[in-house]
Amino acid sequence: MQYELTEEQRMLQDMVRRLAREKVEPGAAKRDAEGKFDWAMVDLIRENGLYGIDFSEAYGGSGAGMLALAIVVEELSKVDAACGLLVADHELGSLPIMLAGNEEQKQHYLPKLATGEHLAAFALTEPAAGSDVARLRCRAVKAGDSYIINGTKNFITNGGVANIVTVYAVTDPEGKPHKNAGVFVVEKDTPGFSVGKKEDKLGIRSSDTVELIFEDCEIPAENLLGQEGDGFHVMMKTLDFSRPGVAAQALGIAAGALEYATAYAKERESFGKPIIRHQGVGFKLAEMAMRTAAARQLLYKTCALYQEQPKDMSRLSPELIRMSAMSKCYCGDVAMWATIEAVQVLGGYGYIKEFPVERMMRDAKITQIYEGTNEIMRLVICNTL
Ligand code: COS
Repeated sequence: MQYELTEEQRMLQDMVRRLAREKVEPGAAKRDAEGKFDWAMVDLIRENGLYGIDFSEAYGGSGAGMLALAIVVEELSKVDAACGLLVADHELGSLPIMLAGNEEQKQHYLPKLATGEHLAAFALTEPAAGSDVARLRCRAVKAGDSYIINGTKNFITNGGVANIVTVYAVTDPEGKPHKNAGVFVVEKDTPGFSVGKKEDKLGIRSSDTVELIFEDCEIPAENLLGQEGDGFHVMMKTLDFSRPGVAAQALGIAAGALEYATAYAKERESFGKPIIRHQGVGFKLAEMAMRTAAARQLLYKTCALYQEQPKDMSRLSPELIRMSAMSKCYCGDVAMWATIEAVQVLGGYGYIKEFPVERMMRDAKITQIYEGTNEIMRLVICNTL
C-alpha cells in the first residue's frame, strides 16, 4: 500500500479545493441563513463528475476509490459541510445497491447515480428508533409480484430531492430480530410514497432533511436487494462503508476551522503582537493542528483499506469494522472540539454570522450524531476488540 497520496489523488484534491473556494464558499453563508436546498450545488458536483467518484467503472463511475471520495468530501466540507454531504449521502443511498444488488439491479440503477443524473437517499431511521435497527417498524408485505410498504422514516438526508431511496423494512415481524427485514429500492414517483415534514436544523441547514411516508406503497418484488432476511446485514455493511464519508465531512469541517482561525490569529493583534504569538491562543491552534492531522491519518488509512475490499455481501473483518467506526467517531469528535476552539480564537467575531466559524461549529454537531451516534461507534469499537 502506498502511504502518500498518488499524483492523481493530489490533482483531484487541488481541483476540488479550487472549486470549493471559487464556487462553493461564496454562497455558503447565504445557503445556511436561508436553509434552502440549492440545486446549483448539485449541478456543480454533476458537472465535475464527483458523484461517481467511488462508483465502479463498470457502471459508469470513475472507479477512483474511497480515498478519492474522502478527499472530495473533505475539500467541499472545508468551506460548506452541507455541500460535502451531497456527495457523501449520495454514496450512502447508493451503497445498498452496490453491495447487495444483483447484476440487473446494478445495471438499472447505478449508471444514472454515477453521473448524478439521479440522486439517492438512504432510509433507515424511524421516529421510534435510529440506533436500535433491530427494532424498526416500517413493514413490507409480499403480495404476488409486489411488496406493499407501510411506515414512516425520518431525518432522511436528500429524501425530498432523491430519485431513488433505499428503504429498510421488516418483512417478517415474527422472525428473529436480525433476520426479519429487507432493503428495497423505492422510486420517487411511486404511488403511496410521499415526502412529509422538512426539518429546520441547527446546522447543515441547506441539506434536505425530511420525513418520508409510505402508505400502501406498492413496488415491484424485484426491487428487493438480496434476499428477504438480509436487510440488517445489508444496512450494517452499508454503514461500515459509508461512515468514512461522514468522517471526511467532519475532517473537512475541522480543517476548515483550523485554516480560518490560524489565518485570523496571524492577522489580529493584541498587546502589541499577533494573537497566535500568545501561547493561550497559539497552543489551541497547535492542538487543533495535531488532532486534525491525526484524524486525517486514521481516515485515509481506513479508506485505503476499504477500497481494497470487494463491494459485495462478504463479511468484513472486525478490524475493518472497527476502523470505520473509529474514523467516524474520532473525526466527528475532533470537528466538534476544534470548531468550538476556533470560535474561541476569534472571540466576539467567532460568535457572529459574518464569520464562518460559528456555522462550522453548528455543522460539526451532526457528525457526532448521524450514521451511528458516537456512543454507538464506541460500542462498535469495543465489540470488535
Ligand atoms: N458490520 C457488519 N455486521 C455487523 C455490524 C457491523 N458494523 N454490527 C453488527 N453486525 C452483525 C453481527 O455480526 C451479527 O451478525 P450475526 O447475527 O450473523 O452473528 C448481527 O449483525 C447482529 O449484531 P448485534 O447483536 O451486535 O446487533 P444489535 O442489534 O445489538 O445492534 C449495533 C448492533 C448497535 C452496532 C447496530 O444496531 C448499529 O450499528 N446501530 C446503529 C445504526 C445507525 O447507524 N443508525 C443511524 C441511522 S442511519 S443514518
